[in-house]
Amino acid sequence: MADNMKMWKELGMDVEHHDELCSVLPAAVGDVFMSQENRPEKMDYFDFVLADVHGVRPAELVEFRKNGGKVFGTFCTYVPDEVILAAGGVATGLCAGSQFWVPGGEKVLPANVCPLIKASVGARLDRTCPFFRLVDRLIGETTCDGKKKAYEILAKDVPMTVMQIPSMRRPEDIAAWSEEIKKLIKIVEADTGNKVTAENLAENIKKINAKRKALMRLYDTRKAQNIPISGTDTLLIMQIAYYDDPVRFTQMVNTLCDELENRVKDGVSVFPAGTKRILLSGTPQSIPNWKLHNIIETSGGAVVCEETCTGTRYFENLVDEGGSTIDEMCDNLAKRYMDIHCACFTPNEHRIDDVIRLAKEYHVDGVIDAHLKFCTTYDIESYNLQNALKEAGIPVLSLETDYTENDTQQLKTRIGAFMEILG
Ligand code: BJ8
Repeated sequence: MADNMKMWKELGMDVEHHDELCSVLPAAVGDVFMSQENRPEKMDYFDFVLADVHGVRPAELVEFRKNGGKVFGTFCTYVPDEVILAAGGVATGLCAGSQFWVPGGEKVLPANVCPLIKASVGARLDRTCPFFRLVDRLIGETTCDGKKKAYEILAKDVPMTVMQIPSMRRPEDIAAWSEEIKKLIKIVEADTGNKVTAENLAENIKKINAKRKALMRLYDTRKAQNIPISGTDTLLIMQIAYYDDPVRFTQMVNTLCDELENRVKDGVSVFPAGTKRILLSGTPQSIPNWKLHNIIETSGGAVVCEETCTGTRYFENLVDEGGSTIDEMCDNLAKRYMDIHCACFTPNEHRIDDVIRLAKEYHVDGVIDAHLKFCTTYDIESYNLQNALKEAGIPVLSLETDYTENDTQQLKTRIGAFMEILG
């Protein structure tokens, strides 16, 4: 702790204000995670990372920077980590998931902006998150209007690059994204002083594919009738995926999967028989936002799959490893990343197809489609999604929420009632 304090001060953090977050987090972790029964033993690594979330990994990154390394902060699953790693950099996800950071964002943003954006801006400008302090450059993207405009504010405080993401998926759009990736290569090369070569890009494509495969393995275990791991624990793993060292993370997920696959074989479940299997779709849950998972899993439900960017959108589909030149590899990266079905795309029937496919693959009893307040794209897309689910005979509940606790009771009532209609 004393070392953390020294590091936080050196990072220019507002340590007094940050202490307020540190004082509430352990209780929240206890309530949400430690109260669960029969957790897999190999969650111990992820619990350890969480217990010192602003200490362990930031200390590694501080050390990396002392040795001349560059850290790039990202806000979206479309930004390809492979390119950053190939230049010898480190990528770290920065989306913030706590109400603690929202008032800081509201100092410079209108109140009617999505809490993820407000919290991310607040975490940087209020100097209350070490990850936001130690990045050398932010890499944004033009996925939604709120983010786009918030990046203009952040760009006054820290070097920023914004990638122009197309909003359609025609061949020319995929080619355009490939060009954006090539521009990103130039930027990370200039920052790190390292060249991205065909060899190191190929190596890092394989590295991140291995991470995706480990997560696919994890998710596959949740398709079993007996559910070997809670959705809440899986969500924590997905959140850590955004900032942990990718090789170590892959190894830890695979170790956990060994245990989970044995649990599946042995019929071990973390939920009693009859617990309703839920697919959660919609906007991502950034750390430490565990609100919906916690409510669902203490209301007679089990989240068995997340169709979110802290879920399947993060790891489904591998990058083709067949490219031999940088151009071919950028095209392969573009194809894979443009196959993420975020609501910022139009038309986006692929996402609706995905939700129905996942509902079947994970044998769910119902879908909860949830988006953050003021996220217009997911809010509007919910109409077509709900209709398609109803047509497919899959019960659906649509919710809108934020990071506050104000609606917790109301959510419990609505989710509880939904569990009851699932029979
Ligand atoms: S690929 S979901 S990570 S954009 S919730 S900030 S969309 S107003 S987070 Fe996202 Fe990339 Fe899409 Fe995934 Fe805007 Fe909506 Fe807020 Fe959002």
